[in-house]
Amino acid sequence: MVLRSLWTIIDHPEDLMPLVRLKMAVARIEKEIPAEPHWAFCYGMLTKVSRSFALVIQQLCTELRNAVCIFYLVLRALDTVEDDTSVPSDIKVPILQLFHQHIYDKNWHFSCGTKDYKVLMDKFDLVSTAFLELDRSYQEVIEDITRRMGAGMAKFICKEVETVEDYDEYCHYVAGLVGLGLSKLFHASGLEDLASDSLSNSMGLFLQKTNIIRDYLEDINEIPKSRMFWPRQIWSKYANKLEDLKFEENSINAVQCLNDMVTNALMHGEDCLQYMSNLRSPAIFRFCAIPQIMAIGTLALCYNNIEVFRGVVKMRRGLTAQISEQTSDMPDVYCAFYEFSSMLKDKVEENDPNAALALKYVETIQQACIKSGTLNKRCFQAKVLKICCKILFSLSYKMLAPCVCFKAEVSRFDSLKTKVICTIAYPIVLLMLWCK
Ligand code: D61
Ligand code: MG
Repeated sequence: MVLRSLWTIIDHPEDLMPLVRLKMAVARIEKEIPAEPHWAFCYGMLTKVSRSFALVIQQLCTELRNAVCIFYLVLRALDTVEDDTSVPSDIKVPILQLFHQHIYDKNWHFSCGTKDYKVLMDKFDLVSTAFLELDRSYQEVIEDITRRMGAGMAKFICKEVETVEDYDEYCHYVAGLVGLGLSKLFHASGLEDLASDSLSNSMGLFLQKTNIIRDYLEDINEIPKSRMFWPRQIWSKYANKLEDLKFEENSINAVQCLNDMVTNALMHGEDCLQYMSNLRSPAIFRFCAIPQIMAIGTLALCYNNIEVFRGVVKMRRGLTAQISEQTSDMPDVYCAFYEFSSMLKDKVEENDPNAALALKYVETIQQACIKSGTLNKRCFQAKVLKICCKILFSLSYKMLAPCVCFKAEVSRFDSLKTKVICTIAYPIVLLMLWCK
């Protein structure tokens, strides 16, 4: 584990400082957890149950941060009920449908889920207590979205995701509605105009579809019952049963099916760019943009990648740390979307049944980035910095390696020039990375 992390750093030295700074930011934020016990519980829980959203939520301004934190925890609790495959459907359905009422009741609780999710469910009264302290305008949004999501989840408990239409409908309930709710919370805070439902929905669909694609193996291997979100209309073109895709003999079809799914998700990229370009508040912008960049990065990584059917495919932690500190305005987003869609484009093979459509969506995304007119300068700077960093680190390894390995080799090693360059360059690079 440690050795693997070390190897990753040697391979990607540009990850090092962002990782260190991210660790420091997390430590700083953890120190700022509020004193009252129910709020302390909520923020403590947030960091435990959400790897991807905790940090971005905590960077919002105080009032909005509290509302979004509770919005997250309420929906995460609802999702814990949905996801617990050991709760029978006849018990689960009414809980999902009435969840929006339970959040007003400090004495209500339903035990399910495991580990941290179980703690969230068992101490849900503390989430309710915090919810009841929110401004009424925030409470109304959270209640409305919880009601609609609960009803939608209940509908899909007894129904499979058959068509692409079902797939969009399911993703609307579990993630599109989060987008709608967030847009309403942003508006209620007075910091943003109200975004259209359609663009807000796309923000959620892009994230949820990416999750569903990436989590194929985890969901199919779920105990006691596997969970399937890939629509039959898509996978039936490539296999008789969805689980057949994980077997080695079906690799070619599996990858084609995966590419079909990624292509379907890419469709929402353009709307997401549009939504983000309408935002005004820098904190809200970062909150929205970081997860979207992670999503297109994950799609690029998953495309044409058989590993999705063998284990977990995730972006390097260092890369996510870099994204999280280098995303502050729309040019950063255009640059990242352009880069990741180029990476995906390079992986498209001519003979793939959906190659043309995938290229069409990539083109649409890239055109939107080019049209912004901000691409060249920012992207170029970032690339130069990365290349410089790589060269200088590799030079310094050349200098250090012989010293560590064989003393005798040091004399033979053409070291003077390298040593001089490294001694001067190393601190400069560190300084540049630190200040960036
Ligand atoms: C801007 C910024 C963040 C956004 C957004 C716009 C639009 C939508 C979303 C976030 C939601 C995206 C959800 C994607 C991840 N999917 C899940 O977590 C699945 O559960 C869905 C139901 C519960 C949703 C809870 C949620 C998630 C993110 C939020 C939020 C609420 C509130 C505020 C901010 C972000 C998935 O969970 C299992 C897993 O992936 O671990 C599932 O069960 O399918
Ligand atoms: Mg779920």
